[in-house]
Amino acid sequence: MDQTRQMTAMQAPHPDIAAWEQPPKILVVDDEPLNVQVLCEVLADFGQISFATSGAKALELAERERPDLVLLDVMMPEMDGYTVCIEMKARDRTRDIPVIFVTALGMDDDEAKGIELGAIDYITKPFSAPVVRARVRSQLVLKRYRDYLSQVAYIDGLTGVPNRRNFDDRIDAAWRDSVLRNRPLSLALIDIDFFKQYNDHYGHGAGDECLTRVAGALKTAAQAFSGFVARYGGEEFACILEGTDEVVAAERAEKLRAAVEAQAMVHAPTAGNSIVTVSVGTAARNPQADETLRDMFQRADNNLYAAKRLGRNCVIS
Ligand code: GH3
Ligand code: MG
Ligand code: MG
Ligand code: MG
Repeated sequence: MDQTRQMTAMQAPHPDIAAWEQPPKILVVDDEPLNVQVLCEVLADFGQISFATSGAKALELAERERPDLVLLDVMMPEMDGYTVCIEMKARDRTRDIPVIFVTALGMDDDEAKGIELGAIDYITKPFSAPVVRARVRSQLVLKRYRDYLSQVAYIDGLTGVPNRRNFDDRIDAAWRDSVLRNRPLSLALIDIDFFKQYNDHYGHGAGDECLTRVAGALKTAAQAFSGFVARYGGEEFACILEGTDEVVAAERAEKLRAAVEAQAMVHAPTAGNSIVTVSVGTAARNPQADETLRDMFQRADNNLYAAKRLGRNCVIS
């Protein structure tokens, strides 16, 4: 593994929580302040603990802080723990946060209901501190492994931007949403100019660093208009532009192109450009035509090739 890879690739989690660079975040929810206090004390050395004494506050904190684990009481006035769990599982931002119920409701039916609602564990009060600690520890380790695996599956290990699999999922969803709600959708395909020469001149390691910088510049520029940038292939990137028509897509693609040019990375002397640049082809979904996603893709690709033919470092829409 070269330097760049070491800098960006995520490390597999250490099985010992104490060795984690980022300590886990735990949210304790109970309407009884004494229970909150006891749980916070029992778990204090695991990481960063926050608490809520109502269901509404719990949901607010879960959304905002995205804890790694929620310990959730069931019997609470106004909103009970089951309802909090249902709400968490219904929202994108909190769906994947594991929940352990900690409750005085000890009947089998109560426990079955908790697990059916999506909780990963169920602890009855009065609880034993070592058992709570052991269960919490094992769930925190599992959560970190899940985070690691989804990072590995969906983020490009070299550049740190979303990978091809991630892109395919997103563009499929964006296409369906665009058709269903009759909203505009555009796509930009971006390819580094004369990249083979860059590699040949500076070596593959430097080429990797250059790719990473290009990815970073594209990602930062796309944030301004909520574009989704992914590494599509070797030195090729793609940007999904939801709610964006043909005209605006061309403007945004120009911003992406300019962002790479602004990095002013010196190119190989054998390359046709003195600095590293990209060519961009865009296409918008045409609601009048009976097109497929593949057709839109093909048009963007054709435009990318036209941009190459017309001298590179330009956008064709
Ligand atoms: P054009 O302007 O027409 O796009 O020319 P090009 O040289 O960029 O195009 P070509 O497709 O001939 O070469 C792409 C190069 O990208 C070849 C390949 O070695 C390089 N490449 C692809 N993936 C990686 C990577 O992960 N790291 C590095 N360093 N190079 C890569
Ligand atoms: Mg209670
Ligand atoms: Mg290229
Ligand atoms: Mg290419």
